[in-house]
Amino acid sequence: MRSGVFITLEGGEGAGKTTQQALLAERLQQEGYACLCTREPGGTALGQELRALLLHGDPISPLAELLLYAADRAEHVQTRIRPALAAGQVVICDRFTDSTLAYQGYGRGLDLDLIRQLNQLATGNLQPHLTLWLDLPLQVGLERARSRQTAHLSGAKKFSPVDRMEQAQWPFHQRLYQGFQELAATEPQRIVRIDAQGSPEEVARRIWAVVKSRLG
Ligand code: T5A
Repeated sequence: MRSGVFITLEGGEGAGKTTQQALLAERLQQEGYACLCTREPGGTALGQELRALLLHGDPISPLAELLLYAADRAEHVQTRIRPALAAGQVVICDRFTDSTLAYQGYGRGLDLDLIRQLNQLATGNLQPHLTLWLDLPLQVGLERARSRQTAHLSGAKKFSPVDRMEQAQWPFHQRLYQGFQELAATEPQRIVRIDAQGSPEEVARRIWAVVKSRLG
């Protein structure tokens, strides 16, 4: 049996992670790989409840927010990600530990070392083999996320209303963008920057070139 491969997708709001997750899974399946597509927060039943609290509930203090993301992750890694990897699947996760560093660390200003420790605790030291950072200019990503909200309000088939993070102010998004830049510079082997501009198919081709070279 092939050993499992753990790929995460990261980036700011509306960067195209969900779209690219589906396209990557489709491509991998064509190549004969079994895939699990999942996400954080919300990859488990408990996670769904935490997601509602985190993104659409009443305001939460930054430390409580951090701990809820950690709880979501602990459950997710234990009950879904590790079993899929053990079964030899390619796990493609929409956001993981780097989002916590970017949003709660760079964005909210919580201590990065504390977040790293908590990430280790929640994951039992599980690290992605490959992280694809979808790099899109902030304004473009936020406009995409907002147009998705407009589609929701006008009754189009998909997508949720604007969430707590999308409502955050511009400097918050600038800080977390800087966070992703710094994280990618710190771990260039694991975190690969993908230019997320252009059509979904163009971005998918860039992603496939990287994934193929790693799987090969
Ligand atoms: N969070 C999460 C934390 O604060 N800490 C953490 O530890 C974790 C794990 C998750 C929120 O939680 C926060 C970060 C987030 O704010 P979410 O709803 O999952 O909430 O939010 P996002 O991950 O940001 O998901 P989005 O749906 O907003 O963005 P995606 O998935 O990056 O983008 P996608 O694919 O949905 O595309 C957005 C829109 O753009 C279009 C799509 O059709 C869609 O309408 N689109 C394109 N349009 C033009 N060209 C392309 N190439 C396009 N690709 C997609």
